[in-house]
Amino acid sequence: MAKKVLSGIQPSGSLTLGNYIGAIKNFVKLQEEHECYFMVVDLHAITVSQDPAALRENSESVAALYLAAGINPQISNVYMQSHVPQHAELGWIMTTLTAMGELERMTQFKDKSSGKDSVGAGLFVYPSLMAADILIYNADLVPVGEDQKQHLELTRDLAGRFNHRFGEFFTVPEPYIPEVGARIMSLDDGTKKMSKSNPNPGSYIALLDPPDVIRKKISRATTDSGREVIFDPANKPEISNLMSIYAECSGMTLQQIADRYEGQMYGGFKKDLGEVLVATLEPLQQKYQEIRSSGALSDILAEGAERARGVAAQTLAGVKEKMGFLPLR
Ligand code: ATP
Ligand code: LTN
Repeated sequence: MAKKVLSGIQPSGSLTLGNYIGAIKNFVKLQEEHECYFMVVDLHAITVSQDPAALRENSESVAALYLAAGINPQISNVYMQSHVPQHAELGWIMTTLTAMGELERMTQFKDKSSGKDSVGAGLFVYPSLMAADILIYNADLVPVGEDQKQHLELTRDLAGRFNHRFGEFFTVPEPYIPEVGARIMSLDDGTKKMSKSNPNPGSYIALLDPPDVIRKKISRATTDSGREVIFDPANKPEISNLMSIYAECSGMTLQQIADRYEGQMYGGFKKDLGEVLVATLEPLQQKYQEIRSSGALSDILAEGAERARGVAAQTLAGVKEKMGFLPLR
């Protein structure tokens, strides 16, 4: 039987090159041989405050970018998390199986809540909802970037806990993390992850940035002192990050890139990287525009959600039975 793959991206801003390299590229790769569920996780996005008009626009934009990047809705299920209400219901159940201490250890929660006067409880319990997202399809593989590893560990623990308490039921999922590009760093600080919610747009390449903006952002990206183009993440995090991006978008290996720029300074390398990115993103942007203007998206999302609901409802019924909920009639 084909293995099941599930992943999701939050409609919390404009998707970045980090989302593309760390996650979407693998979605496209995995869909050929697996049964895939790719959601736009809107229920996760509202764990921090979202403007309603922006949430609507970003939701459509993420779904269209999935398709523009090569996700084929004929073979993969593409849908909005909120169109499959069983996620929220199993999310609640998973919350009751999660210990406060487990959630307190989550680094994403610590990062997102630090320095804030008031933090919503949803941000705290969010990893339990993510576990429900994955377990409700009994997914085997979850393609994500490095930052989600800890959430995946919790999901595995919750699956094991449920199986132990109520009898063998859930598949324990495996993370699927790329070897190169699992953590693309910010362009203005090589120690921070590139993130779509960073207030400085110069810190990320958005997948929809126009070519000139892409070139400018790369030329302004901070680089380590020294001048050699060598891959050494510990001592040269910034140039190593740009080399990973180059490798992932050109298909070249890190060694081939180092050889090509041996003895040259950063300037030529950055100029070429800008062109590599423009060549990667221009076709994607063109397809994106076509998809947005075709009006086909709402049918694709409705069909994806319908198929997903069928699977999710079955799992949820099984969970309720195992836990002792009284059946309806
Ligand atoms: P936000 O800034 O709103 O928290 P984000 O940019 O971190 O968002 P998510 O929606 O949380 O993006 O992540 C979607 C997917 O992209 C996840 O699998 C995540 O691991 C991956 N991802 C996000 N940023 C990066 C990055 N810089 N490098 C590699 N993968 C990334
Ligand atoms: N937590 C993830 C988004 C996310 C997800 C998921 C990823 C929500 N549910 C299920 C994989 C599988 C994030 O912040 N990137």
